[in-house]
Amino acid sequence: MKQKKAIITGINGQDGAYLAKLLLEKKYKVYGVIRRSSNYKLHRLDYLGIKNKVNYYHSELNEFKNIEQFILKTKPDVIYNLAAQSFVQYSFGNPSYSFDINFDSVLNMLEVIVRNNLNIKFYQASTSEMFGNTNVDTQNENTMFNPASPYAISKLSSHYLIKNYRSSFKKFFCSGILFNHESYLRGIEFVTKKIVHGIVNQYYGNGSCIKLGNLDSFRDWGHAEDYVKAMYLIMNAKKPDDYVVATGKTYSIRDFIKAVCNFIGIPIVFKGNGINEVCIDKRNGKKIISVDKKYFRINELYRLKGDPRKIKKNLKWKQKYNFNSLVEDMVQREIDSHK
Ligand code: NAP
Ligand code: F7E
Repeated sequence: MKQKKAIITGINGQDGAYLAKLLLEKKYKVYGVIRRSSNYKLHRLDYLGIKNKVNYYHSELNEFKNIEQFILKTKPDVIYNLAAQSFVQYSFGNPSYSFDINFDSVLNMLEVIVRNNLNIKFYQASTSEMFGNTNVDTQNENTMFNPASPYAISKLSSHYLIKNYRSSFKKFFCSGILFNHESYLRGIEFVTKKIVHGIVNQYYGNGSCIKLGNLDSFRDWGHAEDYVKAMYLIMNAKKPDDYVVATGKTYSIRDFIKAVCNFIGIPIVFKGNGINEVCIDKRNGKKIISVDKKYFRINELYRLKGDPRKIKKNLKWKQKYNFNSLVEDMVQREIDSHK
């Protein structure tokens, strides 16, 4: 049988690295788009032992002519579009750039496929951020969107584009509406990695007090390894469609801190309120975490909890990790990296 070819944009990000590993295991020939400036940022692929098994193509995602030529030359069976300006906080200060990458680049790739009448399946990395603050307890494929950041609006625009092009041009275009998913390979700017990295550093005696923003927001956190399997199932379904991928459980940032300290064996207590809240190591009174206004969002998304029943029922998606085993995996790998 002819070997299948996959293009992954954002291959050196958290999901890109895990997905590349999965597709290589499925015997795909994997092509990854990376920016030239990211040549030195292949540590995630290196960590997974696949750095030299991928074919790299250098381009910014918004170098439209480059991307067009790359698609036409490679003629992949599938494109997984994971590249994005993915940091919500940054999008408030850089909305235009966020739209360039998260919307214009998607439009460009879809146009290349449609105008050249190519038979390429396309996966778009949609996000639970599109729901924003809602009145419903649990968000599913039918929940109304109410985006709360330029990031979420740019992603929602692409989400609608996928739906529109799918029905207009009868193409296999689909989106995974993924809730937060984490791992040891998560970028340091995101809250889970910041907490795990900071607390493990302090435990080994070379870290200072971690400054965080809102400890009261809730997220539905899964493991990236489970979520790239969902992407693969979505792209191999009988019909193209959009799916929520989530755990169905939600925890606060404070819960996450407690779980990390519990796993390491640090007894902690939270004291004070709001901006004056601190988390203290009970054994020595040392401040582990304090709150800093700088890390509060201009417009916070307070709570997310997804309903994964559709993907579980239709595509038989299963999770290996729950909240506790996700935390344990992140902490253990961080500790191992110290050793
Ligand atoms: P990530 O670690 O931030 O990776 C983003 C990737 O996009 C990186 O490889 C980055 O490359 C690349 N990129 C950014 N700007 C680019 C540009 N101008 N040209 C080419 N490449 C560019 O994100 P992730 O957590 O793996 O998430 C993957 C996708 O899923 C993203 O689209 C994200 O928005 C979406 N998503 C993530 C989550 C989550 O919880 N992780 C949930 C829902 C949706 P550099 O290293 O060069 O910056
Ligand atoms: O924030 C709060 C913050 O930046 C989570 C991206 O992958 O998932 C991610 O977006 C929560 C927020 O992720 C700090 O206010 C408190 O309520 O880890 P985060 P995110 O914004 O949920 C979605 C699904 C995506 O699509 C995105 O691409 O944590 N928080 N203190 C903090 N957050 C950060 N980053 N840093 C803090 O110090």
